[in-house]
Amino acid sequence: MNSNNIACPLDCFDTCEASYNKGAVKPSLTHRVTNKKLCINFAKLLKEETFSSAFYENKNINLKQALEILRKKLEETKPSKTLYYKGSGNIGVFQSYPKTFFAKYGSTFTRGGLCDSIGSHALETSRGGANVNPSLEKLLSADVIICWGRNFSVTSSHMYNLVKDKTFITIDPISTPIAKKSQLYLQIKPKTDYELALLLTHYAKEYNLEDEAFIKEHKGKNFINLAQERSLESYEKTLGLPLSEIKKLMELIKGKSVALMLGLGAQKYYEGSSIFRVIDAFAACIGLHNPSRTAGGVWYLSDASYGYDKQLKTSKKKEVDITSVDYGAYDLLFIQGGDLLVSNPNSLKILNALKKTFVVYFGTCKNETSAYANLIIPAATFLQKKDVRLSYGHEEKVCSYKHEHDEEKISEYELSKYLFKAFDFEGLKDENEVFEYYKNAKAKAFILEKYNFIETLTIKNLYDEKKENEYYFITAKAKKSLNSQFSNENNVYLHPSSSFSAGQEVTLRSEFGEAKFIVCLSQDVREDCILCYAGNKHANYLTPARSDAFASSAIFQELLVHIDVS
Ligand SMILES: Nc1nc2c(c(=O)[nH]1)N[C@H]1C(S)=C(S)[C@@H](COP(=O)(O)OP(=O)(O)OC[C@H]3O[C@@H](n4cnc5c(=O)[nH]c(N)nc54)[C@H](O)[C@@H]3O)O[C@H]1N2
Ligand SMILES: Nc1nc2c(c(=O)[nH]1)N[C@H]1C(S)=C(S)[C@@H](COP(=O)(O)OP(=O)(O)OC[C@H]3O[C@@H](n4cnc5c(=O)[nH]c(N)nc54)[C@H](O)[C@@H]3O)O[C@H]1N2
Ligand SMILES: [Mo]
Repeated sequence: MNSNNIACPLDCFDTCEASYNKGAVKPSLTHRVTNKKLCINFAKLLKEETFSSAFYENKNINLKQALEILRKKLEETKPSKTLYYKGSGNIGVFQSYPKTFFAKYGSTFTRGGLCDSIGSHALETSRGGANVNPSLEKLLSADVIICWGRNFSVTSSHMYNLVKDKTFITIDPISTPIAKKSQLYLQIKPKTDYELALLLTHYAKEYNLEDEAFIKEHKGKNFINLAQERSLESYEKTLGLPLSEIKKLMELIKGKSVALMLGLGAQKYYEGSSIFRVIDAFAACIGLHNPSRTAGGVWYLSDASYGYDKQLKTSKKKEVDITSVDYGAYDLLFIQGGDLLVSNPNSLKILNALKKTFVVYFGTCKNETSAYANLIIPAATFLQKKDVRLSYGHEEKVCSYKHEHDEEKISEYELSKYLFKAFDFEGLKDENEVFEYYKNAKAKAFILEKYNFIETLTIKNLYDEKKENEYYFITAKAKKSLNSQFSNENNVYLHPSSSFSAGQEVTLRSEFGEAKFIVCLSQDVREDCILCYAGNKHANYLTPARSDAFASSAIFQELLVHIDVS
């Protein structure tokens, strides 16, 4: 890796590499996944308007004054009455530096997540503690790729590009671009994925797909019994998918090496962890976890730091669930790289809470949340600081060097250094040392020892509760935005058979809140679903401030929605 290198900081599977030369940024010619191309979101990031200065009560101040205000405020406030919040606007390793300060200082932290945590919890539970992807090589040598609740060609366009000529199968309520390119597309009813996975398990023996040795070694018989307890017809009835389609899937994967690409889709529910464990157990039954495989396997959002010795360790004192925390109950809220008013569930409640507390926003650019900040500390952009990007999509890391400098912006490391000094704390790890560690270290490989098949299930079906005039709520990523970044959406997507017309303003209402949206009609959406993209300003007015069953994490789709004419 040379010192012209830049890593894309955006929260995405691909973790691309670019090079910097006298102000010009070009895609890497050697990084395998980047493959000489950068995406539209990276281009937008390069052109983004960042904070012009620090701000205090909406007035320009200089960085030195801003840091002084932060120091004073932290001195005056009881540490446990401060909340440290880290979003995922940049997911470089060095973003965790401020965590090391706030943990020592004694702030309260958030527990759980908005993203992959429910699925990760599931995979860790089933696989003996770790959620790690197979090597990229095994994806490249697979014959068939199943995209299960993953918008593969949109949310990891570079990884997709490496395998785009393979046979695809897609399982998704929305007809995504990859669904349209697939040999087989199952437009599944939301939250019925565990039933589909059980049905596929039911068929595995008949198609000679069972990995009998693996099932025997890891005691999978009870899981298979669970799948066989129900009749084929009862699955067909609740899933609403013809058995002929299921048989077609089995035919397509029979005798082939299969890569199962799991995304967030099937896990955004209260019992999302159990749903995911059932899908993963089906994969186990057909041998996708067998360590002797040379091609295929199961991919998800892998634990990117697995196999490294964690350099920026913290010991947090107090944690509260990210889904239901009452931000207004804290005297100071420090937000780093997150747009809570757009990205977090039940966001109207958060808006009211932000008005009650002293909000510090530490980020690169304005967003909905920074508008409520009392103090804005402008973060150095990814070109203005050193960092290392590990990837949750594949095993290739990228080092990022500092290329530009702005006196009035500060990196996560420099801010932490300032605060460690101001509070006389010891133990801040040197930036170059951490950088060199990650640059040179090779991650230890994960070897599956014990697979724990899920054996019992209690799942409340949304279809048992749904009334005729209600819709399933789907919220997923858009091509031209990165979560809240670069997004300016206020649309709701409905099937053209609905009684609403394009451009019409409607009010969507759930048990948790309501907001107005503009109707867009799309054939890609199931008739019983509505879709709002991530980054939609008000989508999260509708979502629950509740955690899932195991991972203290957001359940963005555990709701049903009414549509009212505004
Ligand atoms: N362009 C772009 N790329 C991104 C991002 C972005 O915002 N924009 N965000 C990045 C981030 S932070 C993440 S976490 C990843 C996420 O990457 P993905 O997992 O691909 O993301 P999602 O779009 O949340 O969900 C995937 C799919 O699940 C489907 N789905 C919804 N409900 C269900 C269900 O009940 N069952 C099934 N089977 N499918 C369902 C949705 O229709 C959607 O197509 O993408 C990353 N990449
Ligand atoms: N309705 C709905 N809600 C969702 C989702 C969904 O699909 N639907 N997806 C969820 C998922 S998977 C995720 S990951 C979250 C993501 O949601 P967030 O954590 O809010 O992340 P972003 O929207 O990517 O970025 C937020 C901010 O990060 C700041 N930022 C960018 N770079 C830097 C930097 O280098 N340093 C600092 N300090 N700040 C920086 C920018 O100011 C930007 O406005 O949203 C979740 N919320
Ligand atoms: Mo995410």
